[in-house]
Amino acid sequence: MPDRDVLIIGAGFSGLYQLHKLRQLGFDAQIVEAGPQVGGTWYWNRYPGARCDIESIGYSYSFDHELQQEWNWSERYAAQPEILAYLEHVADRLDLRKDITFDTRVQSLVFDDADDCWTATTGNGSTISARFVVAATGCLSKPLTPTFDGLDDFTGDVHWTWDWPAGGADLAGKRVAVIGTGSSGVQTITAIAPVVGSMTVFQRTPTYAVPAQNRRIDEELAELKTHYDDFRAESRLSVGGFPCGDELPPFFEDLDDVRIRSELEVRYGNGGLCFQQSFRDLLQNEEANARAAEYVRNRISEKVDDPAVAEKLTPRTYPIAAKRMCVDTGYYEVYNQDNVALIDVNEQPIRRITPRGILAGDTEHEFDVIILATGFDAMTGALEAIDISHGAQTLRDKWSDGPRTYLGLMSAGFPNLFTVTGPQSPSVLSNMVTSIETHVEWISAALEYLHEHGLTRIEPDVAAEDNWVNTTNDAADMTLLGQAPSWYMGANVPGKPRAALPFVGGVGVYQQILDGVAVTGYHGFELV
Ligand code: NA7
Repeated sequence: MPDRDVLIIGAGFSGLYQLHKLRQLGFDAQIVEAGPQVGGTWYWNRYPGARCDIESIGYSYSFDHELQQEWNWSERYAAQPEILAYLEHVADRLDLRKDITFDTRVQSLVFDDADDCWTATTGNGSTISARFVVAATGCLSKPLTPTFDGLDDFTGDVHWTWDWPAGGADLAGKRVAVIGTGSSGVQTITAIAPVVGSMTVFQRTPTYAVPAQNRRIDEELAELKTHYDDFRAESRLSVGGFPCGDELPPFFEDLDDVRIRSELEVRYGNGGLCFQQSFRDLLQNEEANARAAEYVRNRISEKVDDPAVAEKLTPRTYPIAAKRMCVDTGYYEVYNQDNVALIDVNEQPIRRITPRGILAGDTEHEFDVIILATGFDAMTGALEAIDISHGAQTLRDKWSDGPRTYLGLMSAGFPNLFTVTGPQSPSVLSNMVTSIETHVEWISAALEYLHEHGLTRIEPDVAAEDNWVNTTNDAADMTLLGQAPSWYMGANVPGKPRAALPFVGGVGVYQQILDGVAVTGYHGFELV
């Protein structure tokens, strides 16, 4: 007999809810977590300014009515410490810690056909067997650590945003370099600008950032709590897992210039990622996309005093929202400070890190601190970091040309292994917590179904998986996603196959597909 019914890997938003849900259903489940405490992403990413880019009222669990009534988010966009405190509170409230093994990384998973059971081996050599495994390993949890020549020779401090020193880093008055201008870089740069002695930002691709319009939300939250469940229901049926209000019709339908401009102005003024839903076809229609992109470009040039710096900060080579947009609070204005410089590494490539700083082009820039905000091996990275095998087949080999899943939930040939927000599910194109709840609830219901029917094994049909892979790729091909060198397409990792990692059909559509699969007795799955 296996040690446990279910092994859950990871104690972030996904793993915590999965443990709770399975316990409620009477399963014997255990979490193994690499970090020393709960939180996942929100434990590791504690860099200055770290903040969620989805509004806190939606980036939170909906499954516990009392929890959502009791918990008070202070700001429209919660900062990392507040989200971590929330997850700690949830772990305490639901008494989850007693079934979590911390400081333990799962290194391999081997499936045994004789018992229909997985055996996990951890970094400390211990093993745990379980009939089912839920990989709640996160979509942006395997850091991308580019090997800059000479990094080890640098005599100052090196900090990665995803592993910021728990006690903080002293940056006051220091000469600081930041490499990377995605969300982590943008937030770090904005937060540390007031304290550093000087800062040089090394940018490879300029980002489209829209204002956060962050604020206290005490009254809004109190009002929302009078109808929170309606808001949650709307979130689940929405495109992005968060209601963005009525979007404009497709671009070519009845839209005059005045209407287009006023819609963009209103959305930009409201702040946040709902900007990218200004037109229903913003990610499909090049002309619609170009109008929104031009709008944001013009706002950048208004905010940055030096036209040459503004131009460097202006994205021109890829469609807006085809790469993850950033949500900022005064990011562009940082470049108006006399002590802040911007280097485009396409013009001045980073040739090596020296003991004193960074050699970019022909110039050595001296620094006390180098901050790396270089992103993640998104969606597949954390799964492929584990040696997952069934007989002679490994998941890594199977996915060598890109991930192959059925519904982003399972992969054929790897029975009883579920992925929460796995590749080819909406995941990173959505409010993650909405998508996490959808998956956790679907997986839990599937396990309950198996149990009730005396079944011990579930696995997708190859044909169903092939169909889903084609559907995912076709849906992405209908969008402009492929025109940006983004982590959505695996383009940020050298050697990673280019493939659309998320399902672009939207959260509401996806939810309906999952519901349909379940009510038809798990269509496309083989149950044994
Ligand atoms: P991102 O968005 O992947 O950003 C990473 C940044 O680092 C991005 O600007 C990269 O440039 C840059 N980068 C990566 N490698 C290099 C090298 N070798 N040289 C120079 N610059 C480099 O990750 P984040 O952590 O900021 O955000 C991840 C998500 O977390 C975010 O979207 C939110 O959902 C939360 P590139 O653009 O690839 O040219």
